[in-house]
Amino acid sequence: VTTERTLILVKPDGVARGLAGEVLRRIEAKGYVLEAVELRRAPRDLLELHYAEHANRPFFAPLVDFMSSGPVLAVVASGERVIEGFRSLAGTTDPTTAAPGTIRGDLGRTWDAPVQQNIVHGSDSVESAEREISIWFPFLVR
Ligand code: YYY
Ligand code: MG
Repeated sequence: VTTERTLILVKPDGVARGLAGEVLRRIEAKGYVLEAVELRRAPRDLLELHYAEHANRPFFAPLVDFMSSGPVLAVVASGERVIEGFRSLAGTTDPTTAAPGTIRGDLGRTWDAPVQQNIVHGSDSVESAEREISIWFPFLVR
């Protein structure tokens, strides 16, 4: 059994809509373990590092603007295959087509907000998870 860690964010839209608890509930209900949880407003330089892989994409600046527009709930969760497991709980990027039963599919919408407002972020690989954990929770680096 390989226990992994992943970095999850409840984005500003999710926090503003009162969905932080619902996301934590789904993480815990699945059986993952909360290792760190912090509500914070992220500075732009941190968000630019977090989304560095998208630095050259046209949606990068609006994404960083949005992510710095209000508090986010930053979470480290652990468990067997938690990285792909949380991506599965989150659903695909576009909430309109994300499967029912997923966080984005059940709770997300695109008629009154752009796709960047899709409630949650989850790391997509072991490498990105450890990189993102080091950005948000430096004291958890091992
Ligand atoms: O991992 P995931 O969040 O599902 O999507 P990414 O492709 O990593 O993009 C990060 C973030 O950027 C996404 O959650 C919404 C936003 N975004 C966007 O605003 N427009 C796009 N065409 C693609 C992504
Ligand atoms: Mg991604």
